[in-house]
Amino acid sequence: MSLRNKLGKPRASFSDRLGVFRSRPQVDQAVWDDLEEALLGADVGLPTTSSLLKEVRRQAEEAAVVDPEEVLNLLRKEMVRFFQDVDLELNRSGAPSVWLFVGVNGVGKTTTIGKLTHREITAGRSVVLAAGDTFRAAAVEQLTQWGNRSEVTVISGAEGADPSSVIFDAVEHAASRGSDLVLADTAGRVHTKSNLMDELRKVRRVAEKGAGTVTETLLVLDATTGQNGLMQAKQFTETAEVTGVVLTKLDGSARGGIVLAIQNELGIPVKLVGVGESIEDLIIFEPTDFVDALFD
Ligand SMILES: Nc1nc2c(ncn2[C@@H]2O[C@H](COP(=O)(O)OP(=O)(O)OP(=O)(O)O)[C@@H](O)[C@H]2O)c(=O)[nH]1
Ligand SMILES: [Mg+2]
Repeated sequence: MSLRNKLGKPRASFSDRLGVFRSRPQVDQAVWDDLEEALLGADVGLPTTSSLLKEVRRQAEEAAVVDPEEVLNLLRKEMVRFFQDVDLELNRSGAPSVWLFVGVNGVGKTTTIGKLTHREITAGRSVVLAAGDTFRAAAVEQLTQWGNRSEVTVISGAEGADPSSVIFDAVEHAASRGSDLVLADTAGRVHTKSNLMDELRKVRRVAEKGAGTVTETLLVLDATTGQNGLMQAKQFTETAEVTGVVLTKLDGSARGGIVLAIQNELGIPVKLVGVGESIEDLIIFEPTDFVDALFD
């Protein structure tokens, strides 16, 4: 499934905003203002919008471009170039690899793990789930249901148990069976509460005490929260060594441009994109597909 087919809303929104732009007879200030507005509307954010447009404008002037459509082509190329040197691969180098999922409440951590488990199992890899959200019994139940759908083992502890020990147990279980991957759920936490953020450090430390290696710490962000997501990301990166972002709910958002802002302002690649609530609705982020989806 391609992002293009799934990205109805953001696509419509960004191209809709380009409607006026496309009817401009020449490349003048109005064209640059239209573009800026369209990019900001797609949540690219001011710093990234400014630097993108500065470069595109330089190129347009150098080539004496007169057709607004040609300006779009330059912008498109510049956006793709933006991801050129970015490593988007999920790191599978551990034995087992442990991937931690972190983020604020309700962003889609547990659901993403469910979808990703399906993806990984389908690709022939073996997966163990760690129910590291020990805050609520319902959280364990939710993860267990996802686990059952892909027929993988879910390791859990008692309600209120130390999440580190649950994840440790899951890693031990995975190591003893030669599993490839441990996907570890964690409780949603407010990025401003320092005790909860400290807990993440401990989780990571303990997860590596045995045979496993934490090769990914994936910050899950809800695309519909827009620039607020960027704030969350800033604070999570200060505590946890975030290696990638999962951008969820892009199906219900006109704000796909946040991908560019996260990469540019925080240097963190978006590696996975959630585009719905069902098990198939997870896409590996792919730059050209993403840029095509924005422009088409
Ligand atoms: N439309 C849409 N909904 C999603 C997506 N990902 C998750 N959701 C929904 O978002 C809601 C919250 O998802 P969860 O996976 O429970 O979120 P969480 O981060 O684990 O939440 P807490 O454990 O409470 O912190 C659920 O209703 C999901 O179905 C997505 O990509 N698109
Ligand atoms: Mg959850």
